[in-house]
Amino acid sequence: MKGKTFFITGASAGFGAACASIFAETGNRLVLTARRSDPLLALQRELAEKAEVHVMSLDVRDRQAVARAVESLPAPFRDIDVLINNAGLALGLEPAHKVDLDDWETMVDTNIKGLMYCTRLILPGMVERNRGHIINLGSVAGSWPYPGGNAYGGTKAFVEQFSLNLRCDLLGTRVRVTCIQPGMAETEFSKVRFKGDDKKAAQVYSGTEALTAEDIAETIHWVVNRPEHVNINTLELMSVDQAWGPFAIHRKK
Ligand code: NDP
Ligand code: 8X3
Repeated sequence: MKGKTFFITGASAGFGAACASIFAETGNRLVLTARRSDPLLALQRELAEKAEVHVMSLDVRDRQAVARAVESLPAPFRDIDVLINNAGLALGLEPAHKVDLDDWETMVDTNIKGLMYCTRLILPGMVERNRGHIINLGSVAGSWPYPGGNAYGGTKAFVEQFSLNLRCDLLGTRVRVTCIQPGMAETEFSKVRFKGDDKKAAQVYSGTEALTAEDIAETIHWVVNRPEHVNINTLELMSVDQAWGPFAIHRKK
């Protein structure tokens, strides 16, 4: 894929940063967004020789800010070909009756509402140009329940169904939509989930070969490089060190 414009949310770390690197091919233009601007500026410097990179500090939960960001894109970056709706997070692993309600709200605001804002503001241009691709980051947590997955899994189930419903609305256009559903991948994800507790985060991946951010970026690279008439609807991937467990049964003592 060459000569395309990418808009990537959550590009300051993990999957988003790896996507920026893999799509920094000759002739591509990248709009990299996240709340933290220092890592974005570092990426911009790193990729400067290969790609035109525009960075913007953006909190996807802020609807007006998302609108301003899209409206204020410099001319060469305005016609977005690929939107990677990647910004997202899990907070906590407590059972539902002990959860901090603010954490649930943050996950809904980021993983659902932020993704909707970016989609709604960027999609009309794609439809007008009759080309484009939206990549939404779902998760295995959207299909498979696990203890403590509560609202996080709920937000990712939304991402899957929203992605499929978008394709229904887009039938008759050449705009593609894909929901990528990774399992355990070693990024800043667990550090964020455990609110900066590095030890707890490291335990998640200890003794396993988890997916990497590069694995996800390569998968997305493959998805967007399919022939233009091919739409990958959903794509779920896991490390070989991860699988499903049996149903949990509570037994009376
Ligand atoms: P990271 O924590 O490494 O990166 C998350 C990115 O999202 C960061 O760049 C962060 O940037 C950005 N972000 C978080 N909140 C906001 C916000 N309000 N506004 C803008 N940007 C935000 O996690 P991953 O790369 O692992 O995760 C990327 C996506 O993939 C998420 O949607 C996650 O749910 C999903 N996923 C992750 C899996 C995993 O095991 N790692 C597996 C399945 C799905 P900043 O803090 O600078 O704003
Ligand atoms: C992240 C994967 O299994 O930690 O979406 O929920 S998991």
